[in-house]
Amino acid sequence: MITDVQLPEPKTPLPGATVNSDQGLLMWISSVDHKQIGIMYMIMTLFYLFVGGLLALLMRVQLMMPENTFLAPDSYNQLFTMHGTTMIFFVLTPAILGMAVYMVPLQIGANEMAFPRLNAFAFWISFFGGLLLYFSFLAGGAPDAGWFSYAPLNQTQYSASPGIDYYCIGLLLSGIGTVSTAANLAVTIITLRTPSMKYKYLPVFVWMVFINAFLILAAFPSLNAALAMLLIDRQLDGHFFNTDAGGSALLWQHLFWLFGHPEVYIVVLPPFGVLSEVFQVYSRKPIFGYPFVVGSGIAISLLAFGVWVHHMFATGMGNTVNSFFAVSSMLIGIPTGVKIFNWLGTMYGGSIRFTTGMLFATAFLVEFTIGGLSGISFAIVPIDWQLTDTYYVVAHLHYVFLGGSLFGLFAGFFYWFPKISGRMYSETLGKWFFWLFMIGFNMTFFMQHILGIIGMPRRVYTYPNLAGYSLLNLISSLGAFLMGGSMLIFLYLLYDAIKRGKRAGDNPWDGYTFEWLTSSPPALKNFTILPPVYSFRPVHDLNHPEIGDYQKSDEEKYGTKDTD
Ligand code: HEM
Ligand SMILES: [Cu+2]
Repeated sequence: MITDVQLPEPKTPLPGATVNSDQGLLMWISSVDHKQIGIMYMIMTLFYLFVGGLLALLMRVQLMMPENTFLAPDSYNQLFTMHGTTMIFFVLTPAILGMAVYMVPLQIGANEMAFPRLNAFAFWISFFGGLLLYFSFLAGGAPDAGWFSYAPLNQTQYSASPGIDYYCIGLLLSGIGTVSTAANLAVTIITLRTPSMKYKYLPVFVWMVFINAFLILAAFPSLNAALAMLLIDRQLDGHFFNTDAGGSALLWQHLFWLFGHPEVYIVVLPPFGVLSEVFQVYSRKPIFGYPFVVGSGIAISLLAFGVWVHHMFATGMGNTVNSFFAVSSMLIGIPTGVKIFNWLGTMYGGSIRFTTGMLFATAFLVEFTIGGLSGISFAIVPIDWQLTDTYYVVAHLHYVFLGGSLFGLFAGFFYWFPKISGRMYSETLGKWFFWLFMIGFNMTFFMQHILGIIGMPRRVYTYPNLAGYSLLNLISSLGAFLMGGSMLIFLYLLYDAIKRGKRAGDNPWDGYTFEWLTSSPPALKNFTILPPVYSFRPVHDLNHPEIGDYQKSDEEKYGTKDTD
């Protein structure tokens, strides 16, 4: 019998523990508390989501009608580059880090991250990286070669304004932050778990963050190296990517996508973890097939490094190379399918509560599957040749990034909002927000599949009045405004919940994991005492001893054996 565990006091008091809340801004700036840093990440993310969204709306105004002259071609280039770069590096990436930094210590029963000061450093360096990127607008022009900044467009001959230099430095800084936090999370999970929490009892969200930490540690160095090399090309007359001078433009693509493809999994694995938590609790059933959910996460992360050339089928690498990467890209659909199956299995037969979080999670299943299917169609090389650089790609990438990652993050946001703020939000407003956002999203991006198939290229600032182009683009732009409008409801929901929301109590959803054992919001010291862990649902075991999960064998708990 394992008994309750008393948690030790930190050896040296940390700044977060000595500065108190009436010091206002100073408390935030000097904080090394993982919860306050997590909240700062979330605020930063939300801010950039609005900025990036505004840039997208400007593009959609320009594209609303054929031969529109609202934006000049070079401004349009800057807008799509800044939009994509912002959404990937300053919305989705910090959002998953912020959620992890807030929740992981709570879920594993720890009071802090392993390296609290490194945690603060990583946040602030990413924050300033974002500011530098945006400073380019004042310093002579934003980057304009797309979020993946292909050579030779990224060379000074083609992009003389300093935009791309700011892109390099801004992303390098935030990349250093991302790698630091990944290391910090991995060490935290390895060393700070409450002693009775074995790996087989880790909450699924923690597992996904853990796997993700290694993915980040392996993928980001490739980007960081490429950015440093590009800076040398631009500032010191280097020739890494200058083919005329003996370098290789293709090398940039290899280095970028060796990071870039894993990156799409980096921003989706933690949302996979969120979904696993949300489906269990709102279906009132343990996750179906825990080892398969974890195992498929590991499989995805390994396969993620073997598919990058599917972004380069059009570069003429030859049949052998193309066939290898076509097959590996299709293979990755298998573990992803396993996960979808497990989530459906979790919902099956459960008593489901369709809260706003659950709606976002369920919509994720549909949207992400659509994005996955268009993804598989790109793995077929001749289809890719036909559709690459058309709006079909824009549709695909928004279904996985927005319909997938962002929907998953919203699911987690609504699920954890009562814990983080101590208040309940209005489900009515939440549902208005969900439905308008979801409809707007599909209006905007579903149309773009068709636009791509009928031949509209991406990254063009305008288009001729051809059959189909005008109507589909108009619908797409109207959908974008619907999404933008729904974000205002989201803002009002936040205001309303914080001002008038009911007190949440410790565990409003009857949640399963340790974050639901502390007060809402948690005190500076998360826990003083913790019960022993017998399953991946410790709080559920505590609150529902009659179900007696902890007395069952592992096989029964994990659903690998039929117990009926
Ligand atoms: C989390 C949410 C989002 C993410 C991660 C995201 C990501 C991206 C990326 C990576 C690109 C490619 C940029 C490039 O071609 O270099 C892009 C392009 C674009 N996005 Fe988004 N986006 C998001 C939300 C939105 C929203 C809400 C809208 C519309 C309201 C939108 C409209 C566009 C448009 C019009 C383009 C330009 C397509 C082109 O000219 O190639 N995006 N987005
Ligand atoms: Cu890829």
